[in-house]
This record gives sequence, C-alpha cells and structure tokens, in this order.
Amino acid sequence: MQNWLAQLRKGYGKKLAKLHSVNGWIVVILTLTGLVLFQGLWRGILGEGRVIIRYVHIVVGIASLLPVVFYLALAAKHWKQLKGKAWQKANVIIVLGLLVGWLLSGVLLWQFKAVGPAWSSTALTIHDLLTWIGLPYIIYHSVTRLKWLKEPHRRTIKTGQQGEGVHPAARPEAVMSRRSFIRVTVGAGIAIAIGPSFLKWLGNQASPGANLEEIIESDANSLIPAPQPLPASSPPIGGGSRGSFRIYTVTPIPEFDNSTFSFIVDGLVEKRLQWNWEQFVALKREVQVSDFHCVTGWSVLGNTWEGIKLKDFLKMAGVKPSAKTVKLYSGDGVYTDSLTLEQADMDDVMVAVLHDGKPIPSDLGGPVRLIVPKMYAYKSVKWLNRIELIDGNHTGYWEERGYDIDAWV
Ligand SMILES: Nc1nc2c(c(=O)[nH]1)N[C@H]1C(S)=C(S)[C@@H](COP(=O)(O)O)O[C@H]1N2
Ligand SMILES: [Mo]
Repeated sequence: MQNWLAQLRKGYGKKLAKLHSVNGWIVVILTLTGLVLFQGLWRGILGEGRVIIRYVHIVVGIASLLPVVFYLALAAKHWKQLKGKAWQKANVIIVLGLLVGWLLSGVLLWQFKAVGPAWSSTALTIHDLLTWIGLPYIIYHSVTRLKWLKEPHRRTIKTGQQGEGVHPAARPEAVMSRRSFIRVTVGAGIAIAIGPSFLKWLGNQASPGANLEEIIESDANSLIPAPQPLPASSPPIGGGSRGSFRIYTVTPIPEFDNSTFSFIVDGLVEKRLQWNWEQFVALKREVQVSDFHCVTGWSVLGNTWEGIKLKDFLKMAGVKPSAKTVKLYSGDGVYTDSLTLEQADMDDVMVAVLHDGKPIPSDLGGPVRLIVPKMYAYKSVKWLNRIELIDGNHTGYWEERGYDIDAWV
C-alpha cells in the first residue's frame, strides 16, 4: 500500500494534469449523454439509441469514481500546494462534491428496481439539482480557463494594437478589465442559455400544481361535450396529485376533436366495438386513486383518475378463447404496448378520461389514456384509441428498444 502510494506520487505534476484532463472528458461525456436523457425531445428521434446512451451514461458515470480515487491519493500533496489559494481549494471541493453526489444519486437511479420509487425520485431530484448547479459551474470553469484566453498576447490585443501610445502602466489594468469582462460575459451567456430551463425546473419542483394548470390551459384538444366529473373526482378524493408529470412523447403531440376521435375494440372479440366522442363520453365511469411511476425515477402520487376499467371493455366486446394478448394503440400512430389477459384483468387498469376532476389535456395523453398503476408508466399508453385482442405476443414501443418486458413496479 505504502509503495503503491509512493509510486503514484512520483511524477506528481504530470499525473495531476492527466487526471484533470481525463476527468474533464468524463464530465463532457456525462454532460452530453445526460442532457440527451433529460430532454424529452430526444425520445422520438433516438428510439433505441436512447437506451444505448443511458448505458454509456451509467458506465462512464461509474468510471468517474476512478479519477476521484486517484485524486484522493494525491490530495494531501495537492492540498499543501494550494495553501493560501482559497478559491482553488473551494474549486476542488465543489468538483469532488459534485462527482460524488452525481455518482451516489446515479447509482440509486440505475438500481431503481432494487431501491423502489421513493428512493429513485429523491435521487432524480438530487441528480437534476446537482446538474443545474454543476453544469454552469463546470462550463464557466472550463471556458474561463481556455488557453486562448490565457495567452497574454491575446488577452491584451486591444492595448497591444494601440502600440507605443499606451503608457505601460495602463496595461496591467487593461488586462485585468478584459479578463473580468470575459468572465462576466461567460457568466451572463451561461445564465441566458441555462437560466430559463432551470427556472422552469425549479418552478415545477416548487409548485407542481401551477405546472399542471399551465399544461391544462394549453390543451390542444377540443372535444364537445367535456366529460363531467363524478362527485368522487371533483373535488378529487385523492386530495389532488403530488409531484409533476414530465411530458413524454415519441411523436409530435397529436390533437383530437369530435371529427378525428374514435375508440375501437377489435381483433379476437365476439363483437367489434367503436365509439365516437359523444358516445364514448356517455359511458359509465368510475374513480380510482393511484400512483404513477416512470422508470427514469419520477413519480406523481395520489392521482384521482376517472374512466372505464380496461376489463369492462373486454367484457363488453367478449374475448374469444383464442385471444392471448391485449394490444394497445396510441392515436399518435406510432406508440403501442400490450398486456396479457391476466394483467388486463387487474381492477386498477383504467382507460382514463379525467385526472383530478379535469379532462386529461393533450400533453398528458388526453382525451383518453391508459393507466396501469402497478407497472412502470411506459405501459400507460397516451392518446389510447384502439384495443386489439391478438393470439400472439406483442412487444411494445419501448420494450422493442430495450426496456424491460417486466414492467412491475
Ligand atoms: N403514446 C405514448 N404514450 C406514452 C409515452 C409516449 O412516448 N407515447 N411515454 C410513456 C412513458 S415512458 C411515460 S413515463 C408516460 C409519461 O406520461 P406523461 O407524458 O403524461 O407524463 O407515458 C407513457 N405513455
Ligand atoms: Mo417512462
């Protein structure tokens, strides 16, 4: 051990520089892959690529432990060297804190099945928060230290061009002011680029209710008449949902009106069924309260959903003995998923029309979405418009792209 440490400390300066650059590249990879995973926009574009990117993010994230451990071996010496340089010491602590925080919360997210939704949602909030703090910090740190900013002849371009006319004594001042000008510009640039998304994220955390209201206000569907909530829905017996939905879609968000909406049950059934909106909204509905969990770590708890049980649709249509699987289609024309007959028979699997007493807005899969509370939400098909009974298996959109077939929470 002693030998190993001594060995490591040889060529100390070079090692530290190497460590810094390896760590820098790790951060770049994690930033790029992390941003892609965070941005809902990339879901549809990348498809299967998203699962690979998630894998890279996890592997590189775990590998980021190595530079931390190597650094700790060199830390004592480095610390002595930083004597009196408070800012540089602070920088080291901030970067180490970020890396360790990201790593720990990341491991919880990676192991979401083992730790359960309560832990993974806390971990996701911490992972996001560290990113909102750490990303601007690291960008600032890197940009203000770029070589071309540090080279004296570049830094002093203005004073240099003015040539002999400038009193030498004026130069250091000019250098300083240019330097702080760059820092302020970089800082402002980062704030402008990242600020709005950060404030939005912060707002969602602080008041998910206001966020939901905004989503409802921007509902692009126009279906008449609006579904009237049952007494259990309004006010919602669940007391109102807690947490905020992240809007996920793999296509542009579809919109529906009375002329484009239809709901079909077909395939291996005794009687094919089809409704238009006026007929569909007249179906007798029920109310349930349940939690909603996404595999990526976020949850919305205590949702009061109002709709029709999936098994009631199956009863109405009459399932033929040869049917094995319930295939579920989204009105976006792309997304599908499936349940076995046994799973579809669960009491809380619901074709939902209202959430907390209000029509489900287009962003959240309205006018009609599926809810499978006991499974991860990729089973909860948005814009549900067709239920087909089939005799084989069907691999859903995300399962096809690497998600676990076993979606049980
Ligand atoms: N049609 C469709 N349904 C979908 C998805 C989708 O991209 N398209 N994403 C699924 C996933 S992974 C989740 S977590 C939830 C998200 O629901 P929300 O966008 O209402 O928050 O919808 C599920 N159903
Ligand atoms: Mo999800």
